[in-house]
Amino acid sequence: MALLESRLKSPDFLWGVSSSAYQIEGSVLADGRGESIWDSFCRLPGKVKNGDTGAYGSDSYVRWQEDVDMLHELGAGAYRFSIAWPRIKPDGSGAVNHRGFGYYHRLIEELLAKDIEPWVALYHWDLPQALQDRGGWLNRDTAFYFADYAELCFREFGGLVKNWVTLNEPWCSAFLGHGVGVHAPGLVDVQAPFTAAHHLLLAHGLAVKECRELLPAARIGIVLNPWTPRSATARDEDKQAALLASVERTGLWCDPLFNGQYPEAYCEAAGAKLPILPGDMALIKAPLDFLGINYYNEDAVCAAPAQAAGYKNVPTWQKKTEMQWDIVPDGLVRVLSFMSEHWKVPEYYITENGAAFSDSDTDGKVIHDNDRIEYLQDHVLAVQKACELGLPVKGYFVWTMLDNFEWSHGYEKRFGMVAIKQPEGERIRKSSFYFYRDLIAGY
Ligand code: GCO
Repeated sequence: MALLESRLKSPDFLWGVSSSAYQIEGSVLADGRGESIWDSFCRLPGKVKNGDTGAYGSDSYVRWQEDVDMLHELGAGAYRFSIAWPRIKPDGSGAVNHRGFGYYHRLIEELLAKDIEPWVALYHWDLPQALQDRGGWLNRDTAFYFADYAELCFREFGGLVKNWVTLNEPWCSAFLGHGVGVHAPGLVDVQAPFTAAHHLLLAHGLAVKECRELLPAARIGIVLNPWTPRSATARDEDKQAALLASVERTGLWCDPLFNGQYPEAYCEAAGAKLPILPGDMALIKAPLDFLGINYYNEDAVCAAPAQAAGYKNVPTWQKKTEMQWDIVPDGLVRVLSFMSEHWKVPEYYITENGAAFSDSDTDGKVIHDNDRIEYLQDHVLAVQKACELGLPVKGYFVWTMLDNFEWSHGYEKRFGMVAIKQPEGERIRKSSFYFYRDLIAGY
């Protein structure tokens, strides 16, 4: 993509790929792994499309060598993956399962051997079920069990891993998992998302403290999925509505993380009771090295006084992905500008950006996913635009390399640059794989 300017071509701009344990590993019974809340959630009738589960994922627990070879073929500078807590501590808080470290050692050491930086997320939604049985994120103890688990990982892998992520998209865990119930543990409640949100942020703060003490040279951050819808019109009331709509996915997290306090007006309006104890907010506000931003799409909202929330989505003209998400590359520039206008973010990495498409155009050998290529191309240009505006974006990770388990959508929604041909599990590269390889190479 000759349009890329020097700053994205510079050797210190990081090109990567992201994934998560429950979505790609499979082998959910191997080597002493304990059950996670997603294993049990998948068994609930109607919760996951076609009754799919992560028992197979992308079979990466078995085929990790092939996957690292493909990352090397891409020329990726980094690979962001998550460690499954239930592999390391099967019941979340008790005995360590040392066999659970093996896969991650093999993966990390092979990545390093191929000059690919491992970026390790400690939590990507797969809470040990045994902790859920004791209240999960509604129980403050879980934050401390998370810190113990994080300490274990820092001690085990700290000599090899320099970049750590505490939590991936805590908003999904809190609101999709405890508010509307479409994610594990499947709770439907008004107050629970706020209790979970505080304990997730406390867990984050405790893990950052452990990291600073054990790995002073490492870098640590958190990955958020901000939603900053644009105003449907230039009218002030719609602009206000867009600001109001943004808080749940930005201020509710960034105010504590960067300012050590929750957004008062929003919490009051939501009737949120946050179980804050003395010292919590100082822990949560621990300085970060970077903020990971997962960006997929942008919506538009207008003022809607009759609605409880005070705003509503409006119809839009943009082309949509298989997830019915609007394709709005400039939305990526807007969300980064919004974040930097409101909080002192040291550095950004776009830790997820990608799209699900039907991937039906194939000649039997290669899948011609031109719509995904166009999506990626346009969003990389948006990253370039953000850099030109002086926003400190230091890297871009595609979501994702392998088609995998897309949570409540099961395997039906495919985000990968590589398809998996069943039943043998053969990896079939799509055109976007070759596009991203060329992009990283600087063409
Ligand atoms: C997320 C998660 C990923 C999803 C991806 C596509 O951002 O929701 O981190 O696990 O699979 O975003 O929805």
